[in-house]
Amino acid sequence: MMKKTIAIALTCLAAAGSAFADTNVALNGTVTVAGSGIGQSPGWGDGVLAAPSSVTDGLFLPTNTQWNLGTVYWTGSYGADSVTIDLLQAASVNSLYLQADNNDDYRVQYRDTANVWHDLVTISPHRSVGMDYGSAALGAPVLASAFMITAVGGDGAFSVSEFQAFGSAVPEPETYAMLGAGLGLMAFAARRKQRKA
Ligand SMILES: [Ca+2]
Ligand SMILES: [Ca+2]
Repeated sequence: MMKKTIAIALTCLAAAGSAFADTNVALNGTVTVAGSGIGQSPGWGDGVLAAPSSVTDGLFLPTNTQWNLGTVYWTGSYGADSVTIDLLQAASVNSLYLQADNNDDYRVQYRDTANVWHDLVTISPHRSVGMDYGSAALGAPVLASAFMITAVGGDGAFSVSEFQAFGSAVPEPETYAMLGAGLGLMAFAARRKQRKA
């Protein structure tokens, strides 16, 4: 009886715990682009504009890929164009990862669960040439339902090929029920053990 109770309790806790593990919660998020500069790259010949969904497909381009080949790219003034990523489910996010054109600065904002936008960080993937990486560890996790990327520095020619946000989806009520059941059974088992001793 005792062993069985503990086994059930552990199963409940493991099921609840897996819902809290850090993953890329932006994966397959819905991507929307806005602004008249999207797909424009004057002076660079014809670019190859990627589908917005390529920003959350979990795939990176080879480092140093030319900024307007197979990316979501745009030209224009800072803040005029945007790439918005709606998460499939609200999530608590600890860190961000961005593959973008190397010589620019990208501001990332997040939308909270009350639909209010907040400034978060600026990521500058200044390492080499073409597409490169930048990341940001957040001081405190944010509860987000969406992210928005805009250019705030650089040469007027911008692009993004991958955005990832690491954290955990906000647990569904069933997860809390599972956690509660697991902890309750553990407490019950502990009390029984104490009484027997
Ligand atoms: Ca650039
Ligand atoms: Ca991608």
